[in-house]
Amino acid sequence: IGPIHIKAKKGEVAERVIIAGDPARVEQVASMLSDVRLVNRNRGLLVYTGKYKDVPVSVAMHGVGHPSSMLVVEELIMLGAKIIIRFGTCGAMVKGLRIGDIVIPTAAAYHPGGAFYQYLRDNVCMACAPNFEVLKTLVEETIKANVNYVVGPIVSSDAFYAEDPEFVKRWTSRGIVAVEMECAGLFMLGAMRNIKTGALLMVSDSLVEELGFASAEELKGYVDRAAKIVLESILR
Ligand code: GMP
Repeated sequence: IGPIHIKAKKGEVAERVIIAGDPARVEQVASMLSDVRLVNRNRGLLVYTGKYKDVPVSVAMHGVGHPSSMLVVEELIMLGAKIIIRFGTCGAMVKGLRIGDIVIPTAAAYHPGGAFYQYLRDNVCMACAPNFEVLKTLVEETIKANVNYVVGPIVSSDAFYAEDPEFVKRWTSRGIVAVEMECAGLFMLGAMRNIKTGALLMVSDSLVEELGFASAEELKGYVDRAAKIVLESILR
């Protein structure tokens, strides 16, 4: 079966795709491309395709959580995506990170069940990790940009409002540096479908310090800076 939700045609999605959960961020990144056009708006799953430094790049919205983001990733792959980088946000779980700082995941833990059980069936835990070349490039470009950053394992949560102090205690005791809701599924599909994946996350809040929760509006300035890192990385 072809893509059911993203109604773009084959050829309208670039091999290089940046994905994000927030439509405002998708539009902001799309505005950094030349010759951009909207190739899907069905279900609000915005997909823009344009060029960055003359190379075709698409920017797509994946919504919140695994059921939405994994469906989008599957359909982007059906439409020809070969490298997908998530440009997201996360809650910091180590001290010393500020709003707009960067977390680059080396791996993503997840809560078994749900989408993971449906894909895996066996009673196993998948090794959910980004492609090493993509990871290395993201780290190198982040260092060049002179931004405060952390590289380490994160957890992809399925229940935003279940993240209580007990959740934080358990995951920090396992060495996890941040929480978000989509990377594990992206990394698993990358491995299963044989495409390259990676992620660069901006800190929007902290579960271990009082930073508040930055709105899309407050993140805007940081998005420009971080989007450049992601765009430079996806070209390499
Ligand atoms: O606000 C939820 C959305 O932002 C999801 O798409 C997450 O990937 C991301 N996010 C940013 N900060 C957090 C956080 O503290 N907890 C969770 N679960 N998701 C977060």
